[in-house]
Amino acid sequence: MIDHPTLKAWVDEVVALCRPESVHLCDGSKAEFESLAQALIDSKTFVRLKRPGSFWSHSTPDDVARVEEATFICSLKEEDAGPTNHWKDPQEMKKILTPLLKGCMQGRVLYVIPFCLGPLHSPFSRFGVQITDSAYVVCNMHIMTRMGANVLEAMKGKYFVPCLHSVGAPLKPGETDVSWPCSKKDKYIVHFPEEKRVISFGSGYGGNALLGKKSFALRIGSVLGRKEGWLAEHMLIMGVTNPEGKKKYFAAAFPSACGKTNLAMLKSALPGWKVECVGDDIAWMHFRQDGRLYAVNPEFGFFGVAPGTSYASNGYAMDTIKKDTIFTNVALTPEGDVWWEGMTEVPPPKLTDWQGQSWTPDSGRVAAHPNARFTAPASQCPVIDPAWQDPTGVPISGIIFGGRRADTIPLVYESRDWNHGVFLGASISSETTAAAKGVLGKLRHDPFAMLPFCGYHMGDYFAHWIQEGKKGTAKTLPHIFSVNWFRKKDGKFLWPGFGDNIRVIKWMFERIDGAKEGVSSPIGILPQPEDIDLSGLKIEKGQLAEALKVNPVEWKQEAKTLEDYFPLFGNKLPPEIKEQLAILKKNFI
Ligand code: OXD
Ligand code: MN
Repeated sequence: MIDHPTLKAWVDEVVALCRPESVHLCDGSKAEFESLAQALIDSKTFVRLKRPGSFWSHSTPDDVARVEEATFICSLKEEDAGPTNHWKDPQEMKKILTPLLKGCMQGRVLYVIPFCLGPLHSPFSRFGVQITDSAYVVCNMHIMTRMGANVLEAMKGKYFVPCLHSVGAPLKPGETDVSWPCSKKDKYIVHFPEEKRVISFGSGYGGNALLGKKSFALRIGSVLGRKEGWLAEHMLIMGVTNPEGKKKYFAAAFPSACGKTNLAMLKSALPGWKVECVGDDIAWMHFRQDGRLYAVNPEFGFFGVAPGTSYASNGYAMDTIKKDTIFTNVALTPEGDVWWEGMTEVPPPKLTDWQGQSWTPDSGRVAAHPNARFTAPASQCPVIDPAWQDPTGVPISGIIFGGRRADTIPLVYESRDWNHGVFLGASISSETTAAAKGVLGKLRHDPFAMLPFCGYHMGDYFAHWIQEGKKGTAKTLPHIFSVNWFRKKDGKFLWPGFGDNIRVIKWMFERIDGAKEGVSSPIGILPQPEDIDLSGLKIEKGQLAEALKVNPVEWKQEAKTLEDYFPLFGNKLPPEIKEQLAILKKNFI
């Protein structure tokens, strides 16, 4: 019995449309997780691993990543979705979705998941309810969100965002299920910003299916943030403590699969410096009366990219996933453990690959899919920040924007002020990764790393950032930085990255404290090379200078590219962005 009239009415409506075999209201208990996991073992979706409480699963090759071409923002007016989103009239979209949803849960259980984004009882948290016909999704939501009976109780009389999900694979009577049900034909990830509603059909994977994440926390979240005066961002949140015990929090935006999880849990290469993790993917940020920006992590777990994660690159992530973790599309070892490219230097001699085929190092193909993931509770991170569940959030002193760029963008520089910082966010370009279906390694504009996640017109989004900045003063506003860990020379990375990134963070920390001068340049404030602490690092002479170099030929080209790009936003492009572009151009004449 659902003791929430609006929720009950919605569930009844979905039951009538999707015609599931039964309804299960999730209580979020351990017993519930275990019984669903057992059912998933029985249906061959899960294989129990030797890691306690952990499971291996693999999808079908046509369902391995976010599907941006099938993701829609169905605002009433097309111009409100803007030029960076796919749009369809909401009524037209419903005409497409309704026949697909009719009977789509036949033979399946309809699960009702009440969830809360952000700490329960925080004024900055929001409620959602996901309906899904996938037990795999329920198990992931158990880890990724605060969900279940206590959320339903706290939700009484309150508004929630309805998120409807179906894998789109009804079961005929007597038909046995496949291990990864999903629609072979249709995939739609649809957002109705005015109704604040999400409908996802056809995929069971990651951001397409765990609707608390990209769909609600970012796409609907950004719409709510604009309306209510806050920011929903594709950003990690981390606390940095210096050897004197002084602590500052940073938020950092990078496109998908560009190392946010690694940075959020960085193991410092500099003695005495410490990083603690508040979140690795999404930040909800609001200005308070004191003119400072505060951030909460709406999520409860990590949905991290597995390939490349190792004790060398991210030891804390490796410790986080030692137990109670779901692994999807990694390889399985004969001993019942997991492996992926980059986990160890030498691969095991024999594996089951992510498609369930036997694999050896000379198979000539990867063992784990490049977008293979782990789903793990944030509370298991050995460096989880003590304030990660603080209902008021943590105060942000620095904002970092980054992308994957082989050239042009220096290792680090700082914006001259807030509006210039907004311009740096708006100017991010990055090479595409396996997090989304499509071509890899192609340079594309990804403003604020929000290209696939902004629920409204990107020009209005820039303007919202500029407006929000007016709530602070030069003294209280976070400093804004740009970083590029991926610059190359002669095909080789110029900067070691990972734990050594603390050297760059240290400079930011000192800039915020007013302890370092910085050098004014045509693109912003650069470090004096001697201000980047290289102690204990073997780096070739001149390499740091190369990493920090502002090459006028490359920057003329960058300014030209931005000049060609920004008109995309038409009359919604804020004058402040045009002004910053004009300054950049002028500085390179
Ligand atoms: C993610 C993504 O899964 O950005 O976090 O794709
Ligand atoms: Mn992400």
